Formats: sequence, C-alpha cells, structure tokens
Amino acid sequence: MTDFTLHGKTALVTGAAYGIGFAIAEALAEAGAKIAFNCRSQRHLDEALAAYAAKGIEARGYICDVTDEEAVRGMVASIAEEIGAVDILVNNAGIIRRVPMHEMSAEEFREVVDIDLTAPFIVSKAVIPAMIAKGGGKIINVCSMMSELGRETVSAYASAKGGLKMLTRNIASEYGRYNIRCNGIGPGYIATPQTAPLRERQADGSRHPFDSFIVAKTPAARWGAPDDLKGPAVFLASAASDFVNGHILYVDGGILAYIGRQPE
Ligand code: NAP
Ligand code: GCO
Repeated sequence: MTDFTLHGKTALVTGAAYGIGFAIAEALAEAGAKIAFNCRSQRHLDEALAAYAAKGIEARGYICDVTDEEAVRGMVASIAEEIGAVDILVNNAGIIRRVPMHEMSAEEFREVVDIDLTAPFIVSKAVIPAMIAKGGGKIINVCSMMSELGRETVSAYASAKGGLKMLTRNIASEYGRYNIRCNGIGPGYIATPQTAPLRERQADGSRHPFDSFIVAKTPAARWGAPDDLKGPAVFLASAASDFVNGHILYVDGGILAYIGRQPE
C-alpha cells in the first residue's frame, strides 16, 4: 500500500498561525507528524496554539521572524531538542505588497523578496544538515500562480515566487543524492487573509471585480480554500512522493490550463 503516513516525523511549517500554513500543518498532523510552527507575534501564537489544540493537535509554536538567520537556527535547534530534528520543512511564511512597480520603493521590493525568497533559503539551509545526517528529508516550498504568471502591482511578489520555483529545483538538484526531496506547491487563488482585499464586497454590495475575474479564470469556477492544499501537502511530505523531486504541484482549480471563459 502506498505510504502516505507521517508517523514519527517532525514537521516545521513556517508562518502556520493561520491561513494556508495552518491547513497544511493540520493535514501533516492528521497523517501522524509532530508539528512545529512559527509566526512573529505572541497574539498570533497564542491564538494558533488554541486553534491547534481545539483540533486535537499538540503543536509547538515559536516566535521567529524567518528573515532572521540566527533566530531561525535557534528555532531549528529548539525543535530538535524538544520533539526531534526536522524531517519535513514547509516554507509557507510569505507576504505580498500590491503596488504599481513604478511607485514601489526598493525597500518594499526587498522586504517581499527577503520574506518570500531569502527566508526559504535561510530555513532550508538551517534544516538540511540534520536531514543529511538522518538520511533524508522533505522540503516543500509554497510557490504561487505568480511563479509562472505576472500581473499588475505584484512585481516583487512574482519575482520572489519565480525565484522560489528555481530555488526549489536547485535544492532538489543539489541534495537529491542525500535522499532529500524538494518540491513546490503552487496554490491558485485561495481565500485567506492575504487575498481578503481581492474579495471585499463593494459599497453597493456587489462582488469585487477581481473576485469575479478570478472565478471566470478558474475552470473550477471558485476560489480555493486552504483545505484544498491538505492532500497535496501530505503527498509531497510522504514516502508516496519519494521519486518526485524539483516539481511544482499546482493546486489551482485549472487556472494555469485555461485561457479564460470565452464570450457567450
Ligand atoms: P497569510 O494568511 O497572510 O499568512 C501568512 C503567514 O505568514 C502568517 O502566519 C504570517 O504570520 C506569516 N509570516 C509572514 N511574514 C513572516 C515572517 N517574516 N516571519 C514569520 N512568519 C511570517 O497568507 P496565506 O494566504 O496563508 O499564504 C501563505 C503562503 O501561501 C504565502 O507564502 C503566500 O505567498 C502563499 N500563497 C498564497 C495564495 C493565496 O491565494 N492565499 C496563493 C498562492 C500562494 P505573522 O504575520 O503572524 O507573523
Ligand atoms: C494577487 C494574489 C495572488 C495570490 C497567489 C496566487 O494579488 O494576485 O494575492 O498573488 O496570493 O499568489 O497564486
């Protein structure tokens, strides 16, 4: 029987206080993994621990900014001491800044790239030595439609997520010999706090134009939910995907396959 179980594995999901990261961590826990997660605020940490507990998940939470290499190394060491070295890393933490490129400051651009691309490098670098020592591991990078496509106002985010696709392929190339598998998950448009501005009801009660645009661009004719990512995450975290490496698994309802609804 194909092995989708994660019993005995330690998983670190970054930025998993809520949103996509929380759903992925929940899925990995349901498959048997011990869960560690981080965020930047005590309030989010406390709320997340209560939310995990309400689902019967004994998660370990850490206040850690993923751009702070020393703090990341300390968190990874604490996880190893407390529940075991990281077997599964999900680089999920991320931000977006929606600003027309000619109006975006270099500082804003660097902030997005720092969190969405440099941080996955930092956290992956922190866990790889122990994965090598243990005989292997799984790294899953949360990419995006913007790993493949551009659109107005997301130049920094698309640059970072495009880079994250190639970081995924490079880790897969460089560490495959150590039985480390690195793949990406590319969510489509998912209903989380990050995309809430794109779904806000208009003053007249109508749907946000972008909301209608995305539904028309998606063959599944709906926004995704964080739970839509649970199965793909378990697949990429488990032995079931041991010969899958350097692959970006798009979970987008078909957006990338579809030119868009033709005129009636
Ligand atoms: P979200 O609701 O905004 O959650 C982002 C998470 O990242 C939060 O837990 C946040 O925690 C954490 N975070 C941000 N910067 C951090 C930092 N420097 N250090 C530590 N934690 C940090 O976003 P989401 O929609 O769940 O997205 C999660 C991931 O999926 C992101 O990488 C995003 O780019 C990607 N994605 C989202 C969609 C979508 O449609 N929603 C689609 C494709 C890809 P705190 O702010 O509490 O620290
Ligand atoms: C945006 C959205 C997207 C999604 C996601 C799509 O402003 O276009 O936030 O970037 O978050 O990355 O896959």
